[in-house]
Amino acid sequence: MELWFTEKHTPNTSLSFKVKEVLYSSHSKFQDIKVIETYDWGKVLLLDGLVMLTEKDEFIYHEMIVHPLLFTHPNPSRVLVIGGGDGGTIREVSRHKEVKVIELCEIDDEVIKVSKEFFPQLAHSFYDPRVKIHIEEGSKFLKHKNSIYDIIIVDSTDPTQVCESLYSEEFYHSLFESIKEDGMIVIQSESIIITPQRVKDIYVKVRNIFPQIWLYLVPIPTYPGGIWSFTLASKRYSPLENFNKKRWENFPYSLKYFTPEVMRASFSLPPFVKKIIEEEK
Ligand code: AG3
Repeated sequence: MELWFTEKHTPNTSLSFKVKEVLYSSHSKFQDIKVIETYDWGKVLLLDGLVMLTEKDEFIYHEMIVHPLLFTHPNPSRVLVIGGGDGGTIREVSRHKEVKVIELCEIDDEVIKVSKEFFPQLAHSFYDPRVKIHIEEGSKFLKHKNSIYDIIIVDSTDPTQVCESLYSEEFYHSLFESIKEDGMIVIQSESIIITPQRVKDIYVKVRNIFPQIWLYLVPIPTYPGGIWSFTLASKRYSPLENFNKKRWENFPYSLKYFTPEVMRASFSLPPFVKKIIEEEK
């Protein structure tokens, strides 16, 4: 008998993987967690039935959520990741030797445990001595933090129950308060094809708070609509003007997706996207 996993993107559209084996399935305090082995995409991590990552395309997401910021900030010494319990984001952050402290605030320690067991190529950075883990709800954790971080990366899941608070104006205010006067943030900001209104809501809320903002787009074949958005906001530096070329040239790792040229291209928005984010309501 064939077993298939399906993520419904809309009531009428879905993406399915034929399942070789269900490797893990449990209910944590917060959500349903599954790891499946597929034929074409390697292992896949599912939270509440949503694809968080596949082994085959996770590099695109993780390189692109991290490196535009990390190569722009001149001194990214203290970095906070909110969510990201699979470890993929901190893996990319840890490649920057300028970073002295990496904090990860994840609500569900079960996700970290599962990733350590099934995705060691993502989770190895949990053993980096610079990494400190906080098991806490992100918006609570950020309350009363003042000018502490150089960079904050929000690597959350969709705005469902578990992390709805990470999409509120109040939360974006605390991001602003928690970074230093030249700090930067990036937020994974959903599908420009399937949920354009979500993209716009995030963009508009963040734009009202931060002096500078950019939306950029990245292809993620296994996420709804295949084109994913990130919202980058900054108090001072611009990824297009302050990209640190020297650090890039001396970077000792070979990346699979990110280059400065690819980054620039991803910041160049097609007309339909400009229309979505610029149109009044
Ligand atoms: N975080 C964003 C996942 C959103 C995917 N949404 C969906 N499949 N409906 C990914 C976490 C990777 N570190």
